[in-house]
Order: sequence, then structure tokens, then C-alpha cells
Amino acid sequence: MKKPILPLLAGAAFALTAASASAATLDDIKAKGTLQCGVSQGLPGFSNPDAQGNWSGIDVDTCKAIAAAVFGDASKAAFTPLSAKERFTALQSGEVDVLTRNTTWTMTRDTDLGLNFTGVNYYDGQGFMVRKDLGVSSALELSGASVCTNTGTTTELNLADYFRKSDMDYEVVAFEKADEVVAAYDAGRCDVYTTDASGLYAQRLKLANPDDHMILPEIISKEPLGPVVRQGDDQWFNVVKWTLFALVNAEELGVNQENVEEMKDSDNPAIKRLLGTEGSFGESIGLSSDWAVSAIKAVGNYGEMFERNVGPDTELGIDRGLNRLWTDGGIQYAPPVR
Ligand SMILES: N[C@@H](CCC(=O)N[C@@H](CS)C(=O)NCC(=O)O)C(=O)O
Repeated sequence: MKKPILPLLAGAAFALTAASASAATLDDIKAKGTLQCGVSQGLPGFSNPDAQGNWSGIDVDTCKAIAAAVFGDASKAAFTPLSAKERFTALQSGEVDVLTRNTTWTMTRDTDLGLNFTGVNYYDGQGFMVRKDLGVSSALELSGASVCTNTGTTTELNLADYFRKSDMDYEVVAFEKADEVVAAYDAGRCDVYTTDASGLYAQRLKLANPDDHMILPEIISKEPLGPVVRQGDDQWFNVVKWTLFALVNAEELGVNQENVEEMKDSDNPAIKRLLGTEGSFGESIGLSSDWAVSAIKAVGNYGEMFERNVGPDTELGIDRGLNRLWTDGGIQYAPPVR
């Protein structure tokens, strides 16, 4: 008799732990009625407040899509601006439910910090901006330069790697707040401004004379940016991960903000599964069957979200590049809903 009981007890204990760990975040969010997202303090195209305090950007839309998937209502998304240094503590402590803040997926962050990256909403890489009158055309001509950057970022670390491996000297001028970095660079306290290339396009808009500055051709790192959650809650991890995948799959399947309602009548089985007219995929992550419909209605598909916030027709004017779908020469690729 002894033998079967022990494994049974061990199994029960495991099941209890798994159940309590897996339900908490989504239930808490539903109970409080808002989704709290950690965002940057003001980065055009990613997360930026206007004069009335309305936030916009691709990271803000990612948060709104998750709120829409959970509540059927994107206005339930709330935003907590965080510096690079503050962001992980805010997520670990539960001050925010998810970080949608131009945060690079690295091994340390995905393991040691007790966090999990859920996917990539923007494939980026680090670049350099200089004054045109500095007269350089390559980052390899920057030996001896002073470089402005943000503390608590991968940017600082890549900068050190790049200059060391290229056998070049440099001096770092680092600040916690991004606006301090921009102001210091604009005031001529450093020769170079380095951050994610998307950040350079965004921050250049804040300079007194944007046209006096240029972005050098070298991209020195991989910066896969994406939403992050705490470890230990698989259900919430799945909600965030699959909301992002739903937006990418929607683009691939030709479902957009405008046609999503009529697409519910589509004969394509993949569209039916995505939009909840076949199967119970929403239910499998603790949501309703029309979770993806709500997300797409709120922000459009991935391509629409990209074009509206950072694409060629915006003031940032960024080409889709790596962020094209895999079917179009890019690396945006979502596993199938099935
Ligand atoms: N992706 C890098 C850098 C992220 C970062 O914080 N970049 C700065 C410079 S673009 C920023 O977001 N500033 C905007 C803000 O803090 O509001 C990382 O995850 O460490």
C-alpha cells in the first residue's frame, strides 16, 4: 500500500502548487479591472504621452491589445512610466503586470532576474548618432570619442564590447533618464549618442536641429525587444505571448482592424481558429473565444501596429526591415493557432 500513496501525495502537492501559481495574475487583473503596463518614460513611436497624458506607441498598443484580449476593452490598459533602471524591480514587485517597454531579451534577464520574455514585438539593434560636422562616416572612426548613453541598459554593455573588440578608447557619459541623455548630447557634452536604432530615430526628433545629426551605418548588437512577465505564472505568460502571436498571425492571414468582423465568416480554418468561430483557443488561456478579435479591433494586426507607430509614414520613418513577416523576407513569425 505504501508505494502508490507517496507518489500520489507528491503529485497532489505539485498540482496544488502549479494551480495556485498559474492562476494568480490573470485573476488579479480581472478583479482589479485594469491591466498595469510598465512603459518607457517617453519614447516617440514606442510609448509616449501627449499633453493630455494619452499614451501612444507600439509598446502602448501591445499593452492595449492584451487589455482588449482580457477585458474586451483596450481602455482598461493603464501605464506606469519606468526608467531603464527601475523597470525590472517594478515587474518583480508586482507594481506592474507586464513590462511593454523597449526591453531587450537577454539570457540574464530571462533567467537570473526571475522574469520571462514572451516574444518580440520589435527586432532592433544598437546604433550610433553623431553631429554631421564631426566628419565621421563609420563607427570605427570613433576612437577617443565621448559617448552619451542610458544606465541600466544593454546599450552600456554593448558599447564596452564594441570599443574593446575594435581596440578603441572612449569615455562614457551616462544618465538614468533618457531625456537627460538627449539634453547632454544636444548640448555637446558628448560626441556620440548610442542606443537602440529605433531609439535614435525617436530621440533625434527631440534635438534642437535634427537635420544636423546623422545615424552611422553600423548596427553593433541584437536587441530583440518584447513584453516581459514574472516567472511562475504559466497562464499569464501564455496570455501575453499568444496575444502578440495573434497580431502577427492576423497580418499573415490578411485579418485587419477594419475587416475583422466580416472575417469571422471566412471559410479559412486558420482564420476561424484565430477569431474563435472554431475551437476553444481563447478558453485554453483563460479568456473568451473572441479574445483575438478584441485585440485586433483595438490595435489592428502587427503590420498595422508597426506602420501606425514607427513606419515610413510616421515622423520616425522606419522601414519594416527585419520586422517584416517571414513570408515577406523578415523574421516576424508566430506559431499557429491550432
Ligand atoms: N533595449 C535596451 C535599451 C532600453 C532603454 O531604456 N533605452 C532608452 C534609450 S532609447 C529608453 O528607453 N529611453 C526612453 C525612456 O526611458 O523613456 C535595454 O533593454 O536595455
